[in-house]
Amino acid sequence: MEGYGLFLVLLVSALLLGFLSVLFALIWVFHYREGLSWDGGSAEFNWHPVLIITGFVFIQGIAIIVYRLPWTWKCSKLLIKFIHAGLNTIAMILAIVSLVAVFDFHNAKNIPNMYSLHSWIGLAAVIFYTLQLVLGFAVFLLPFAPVSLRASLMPIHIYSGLLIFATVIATALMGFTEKLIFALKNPAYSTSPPEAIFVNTLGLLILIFGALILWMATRPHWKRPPEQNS
Ligand code: ASC
Repeated sequence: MEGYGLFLVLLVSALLLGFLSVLFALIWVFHYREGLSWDGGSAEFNWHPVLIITGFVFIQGIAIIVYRLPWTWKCSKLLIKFIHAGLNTIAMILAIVSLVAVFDFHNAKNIPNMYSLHSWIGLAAVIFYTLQLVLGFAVFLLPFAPVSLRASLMPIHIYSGLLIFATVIATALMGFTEKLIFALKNPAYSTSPPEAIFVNTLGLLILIFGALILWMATRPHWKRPPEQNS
């Protein structure tokens, strides 16, 4: 339980940043943009940032650190695995719906798909996230894989999970920049109107959220104690 107080401070900070990021996303689309609907217009596109920030950033971040919560150490490990897999499944569904919203909006408006770096890396992140989830389920949740296979795949599972999460944050930042350059014409992004400052701030919030999650997830002394594994 070394530095448990610091862990709690970081956890509460991350939760606040996560909730604030979702709130900022909602204020962005409702106050500065066209709101939310499913009509082939801009309000359909707006589901994309809202669902990505809620699912792919916030919920994925919490799913990553769920094993680190000290009050779960007395729960069965199987239960925590189900919570980890369940949160990641919710995040995957929200990410896929958010992609459908963008493709649907693009197709309705005859905007080309998959030409930007944001779209390449973002689609790769969703594909690898889905593979990671299916593989993790098959190896670590189902009772068939031998312990030797679990042990050899665990470092890869942890590394790819953290890499995908960091990639999602980077992709979100690219997406903010892209959207602000496209959407802010008069006044232009380059003149720093209030929406530009607001969304740049949202980018900072998400980056700090990601930094805290990665720190909490990579401190060896905050790991679930092995002797309490089920
Ligand atoms: C699991 C599990 C672990 C690891 C370990 C191999 O499925 O619960 O703690 O894999 O058995 O590293």
